[in-house]
Amino acid sequence: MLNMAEIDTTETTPPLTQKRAKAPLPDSPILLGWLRQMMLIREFEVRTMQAYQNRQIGGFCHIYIGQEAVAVGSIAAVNPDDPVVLAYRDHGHALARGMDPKYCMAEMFGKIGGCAKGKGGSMHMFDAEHYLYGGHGIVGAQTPLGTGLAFATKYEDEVIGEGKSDKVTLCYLGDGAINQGAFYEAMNLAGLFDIPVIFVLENNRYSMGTAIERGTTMAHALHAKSEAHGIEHAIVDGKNVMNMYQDFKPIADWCREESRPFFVEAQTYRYKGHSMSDPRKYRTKMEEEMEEQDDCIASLSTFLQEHHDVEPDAIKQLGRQVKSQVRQAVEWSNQSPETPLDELYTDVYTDVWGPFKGTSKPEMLQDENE
Ligand SMILES: Cc1ncc(C[n+]2csc(CCOP(=O)(O)OP(=O)(O)O)c2C)c(N)n1
Ligand SMILES: [Mg+2]
Repeated sequence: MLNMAEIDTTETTPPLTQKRAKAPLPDSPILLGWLRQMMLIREFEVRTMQAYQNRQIGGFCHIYIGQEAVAVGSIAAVNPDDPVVLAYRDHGHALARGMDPKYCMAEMFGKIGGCAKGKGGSMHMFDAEHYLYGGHGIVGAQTPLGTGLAFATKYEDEVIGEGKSDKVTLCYLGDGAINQGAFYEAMNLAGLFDIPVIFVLENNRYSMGTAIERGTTMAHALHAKSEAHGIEHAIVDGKNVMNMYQDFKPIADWCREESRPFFVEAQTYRYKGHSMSDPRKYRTKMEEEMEEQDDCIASLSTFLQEHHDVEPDAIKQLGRQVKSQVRQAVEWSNQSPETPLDELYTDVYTDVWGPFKGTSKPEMLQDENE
């Protein structure tokens, strides 16, 4: 049980490179579900870019295309009530967590039907019902929050509930965030107090226009940073959802069982620019083309056809379904009213305190078709 007075800070750290067996792959209906989720995210992002260009979306907007396997594979490996917190490139995680694309799109349109009543925008997807705690624009700011969320679950289970800690928190961050002081403070506390948070570093090789080797020490061995805090680590293939899940699931199970932190480096690539206004002059077309050959949607489609006798038509059908779902999300966002000015004064302070009760529930509009 968690007892701050009894924490033995002199305890020697166990070896930090434990090899874990891969989790078995689930059956084809689940794999098809992952494919559908990744296709949904990609289609959603394509329509997001169009809406941005049509000026239906303003402000900062960061596209997740290319990285879909990271969110889908890792979120599939945890329980639906395990907390999730992330940076600003957040649409994909929100959809993978189960947010309705309508609420995600309307949020970017700045409409009342958005998940945060249109007051957050692209970088601030929140969905308390799905235990999704944002969407944060300050690089690295989510890492102390993720550590705090995980501390809260541990405290709730062990001190208030007098039982065993039973949750893990997923805290996603980019490779640029690794250089933020807040992340080191977060890792220090997580390592010191055995806080069950998994730092999921999405290494897409760039922080805005800066390649990781140019801005980060030990770029070839990032785990040195977590090792310094006594935190276990693993490098996983973030470009393949099956590898991502199979490696991530045993890690998540271990963190839950042991109530300990973990640092996962998911190696991936963002196909588009840093944000909507990035001409990508810092990298070559050839590099982009090479990276795109190893695409998460293409590889799972091929696997399903070759190993599960899934017909190409079934995959085309999924494509039609997600297109129509995203089209409806755009139409619904267009029709949703502008957020009224008096909303400026709501949700500023909370009047309910306690774990996971801080955010007010947005009044998501009802779809006529529902
Ligand atoms: C504290 C802070 N410094 C600088 C910025 C400006 N900024 C926004 S995104 C970004 C790059 C972060 O890159 P990375 O963490 O690799 O995430 P990615 O965009 O690749 O997903 C920077 C420097 C910021 N938002 N916050
Ligand atoms: Mg990056």
